[in-house]
Amino acid sequence: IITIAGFGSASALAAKPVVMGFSQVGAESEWRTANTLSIKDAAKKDGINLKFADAQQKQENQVKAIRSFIAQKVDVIAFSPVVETGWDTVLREAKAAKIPVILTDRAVNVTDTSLYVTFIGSDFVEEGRRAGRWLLERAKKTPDRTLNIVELQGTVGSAPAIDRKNGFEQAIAGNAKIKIIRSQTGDFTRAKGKEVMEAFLKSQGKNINVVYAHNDDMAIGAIQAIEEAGMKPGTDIIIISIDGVKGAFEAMIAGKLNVTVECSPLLGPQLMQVARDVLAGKPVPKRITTEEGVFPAEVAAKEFPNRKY
Ligand code: GZL
Repeated sequence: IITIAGFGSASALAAKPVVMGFSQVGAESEWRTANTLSIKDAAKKDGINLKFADAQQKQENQVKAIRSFIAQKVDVIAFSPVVETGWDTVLREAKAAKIPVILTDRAVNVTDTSLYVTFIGSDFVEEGRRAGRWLLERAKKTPDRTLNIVELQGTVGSAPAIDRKNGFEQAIAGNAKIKIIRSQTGDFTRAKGKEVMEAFLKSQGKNINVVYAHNDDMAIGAIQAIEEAGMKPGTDIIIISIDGVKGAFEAMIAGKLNVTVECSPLLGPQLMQVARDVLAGKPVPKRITTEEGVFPAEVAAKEFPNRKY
């Protein structure tokens, strides 16, 4: 009798696809949309079975999603933590279930760093420093002028908001003529950025020389508020922001935004590769930092065709 030798092993050979549970912050910005697309595309290309959950920027929804991934016994969990704190308990549950956790985009503040394998994302402090250094260079054109800055912070308690503020303040610390006169969160959204800028304009009006926005969406909201107040964004008020999304390049080409500091959302391919390495038992670095640049308005038109998000 000829046994169909190997039939069993054949199915065993067709290895079960890796199942990844991913908890995403939300859909609050152009950056986030591009980040989600990068992750979904990379999972599809890599043959990884992705279970994707959108938390609408609520930490409790991320905790619920991670618990559900644990219950489903996924092979690996990845997430972008909406805020830095409050993760120890659920990450201990993942560790107890022997499911590796990969951080992407934003960092967490945990006592035990063995609760995650690696963190893939930008250096937000350096992004803040780059924004501040650009302003210092720009200020050299008007050395005697005081530059009053209003700051639109990202989501309260999030790594990018905390770090971009720190980095920017580090960079401008030495210059007495450059100071932040108002700072408030716009939660990384256009709508909130516009609303907070309207309030700044009401209370500070012509006293505002610079807007420092922690992301392009809030900067675009502020630009709308400045125009509705009858002023020219980009000339009456200098606008500095971070992310480098297409909307920022369009605003720079229109002369309404002065510079955007790049923060790449295209983390998908790296995430899938690292997940495979982790599951294969290969050592991975604890921190993987994305390479990024700074794009002033002068280069926007030339650079725009090359932009991928
Ligand atoms: C940064 C990311 C931030 C972006 C915002 O890596 O976490 O969240 O700068 C997004 O646009 O909402």
